[in-house]
Amino acid sequence: KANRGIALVDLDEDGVDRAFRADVLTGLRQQKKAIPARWFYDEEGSQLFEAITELDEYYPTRAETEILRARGNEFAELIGSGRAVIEFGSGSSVKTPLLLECIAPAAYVPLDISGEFLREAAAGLAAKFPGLPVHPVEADFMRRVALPAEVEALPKLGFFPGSTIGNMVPRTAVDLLRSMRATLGADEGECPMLLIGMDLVKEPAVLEAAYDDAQGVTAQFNLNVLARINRELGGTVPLDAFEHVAIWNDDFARIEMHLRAKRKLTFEVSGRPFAMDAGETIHTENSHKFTHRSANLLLQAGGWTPLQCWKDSEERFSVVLARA
Ligand code: AVI
Repeated sequence: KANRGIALVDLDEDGVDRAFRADVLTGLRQQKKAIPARWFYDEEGSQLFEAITELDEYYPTRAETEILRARGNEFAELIGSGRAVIEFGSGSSVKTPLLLECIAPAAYVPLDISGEFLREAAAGLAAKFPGLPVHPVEADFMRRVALPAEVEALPKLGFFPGSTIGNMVPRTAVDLLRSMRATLGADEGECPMLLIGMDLVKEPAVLEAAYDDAQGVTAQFNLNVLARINRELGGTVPLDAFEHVAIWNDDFARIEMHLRAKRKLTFEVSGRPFAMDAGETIHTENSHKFTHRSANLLLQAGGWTPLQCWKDSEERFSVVLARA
């Protein structure tokens, strides 16, 4: 099963349809057209994201995995044993065993908006770690989540790998960090900790290649949102008239993905007409990159005190441990 990058909003199928339509219609009416990145992750998009994580150019997954494999002893020393590990947006939980193996947790709580991902993750983890209590919670982690009573009294460690925090603009990222603090009970009981993956600023050429690979998988991932509009919202978007663009925005320290109209065109979505000029773009994703200092600043703005930061051998990616 494919891993997802970012959680959907907390809605049933009809609600998802309505929210998707509302986001697309609002986004396309703006002077600078934009569609929120969370709509990438339907079945097709989730599989494409999984394929991206295996591309030569897409270093973040390999770099983060290297850190998680190499630093087990240090995690054990700083985090200690006996914590309940709460994973935010657990998806298929591929990186989780690397952490659980070294810190001897008392319980594991995967949080995800998709019940299907959760059941698979829980079953997989339970098989790998017999005796570890696993309590999946189906929820939108962007808001405060009530944790199962079984883990209430345990000290907590939040786990948020993948640099998904980078897909949020700073004000949303800060809101999320504060919600995590509340979910982990920062103002009650033992001080929670957070282990979070944050991708690093580097050569623009390396970043642009990671988001515009030679095989065109990322282009397909980006274009899939238009295909999804046609599939689910009765759209008539001419996919072949758009091209994938990934550019480094130095002022905001982020890679931006856009879909650029190759010619002047018109289309409909849910019966509403839209027009675009040649060269005009739809902004589909931000992937913010951090420096050691900007990562610390963001964590502090979100109510977390950074304790330790690890980088992979090529210093492309960081994993930060913080306490509330
Ligand atoms: C899920 N997220 C951290 C990915 C990223 O790197 O920003 C999503 C992605 N977009 C294009 N490639 C990967």
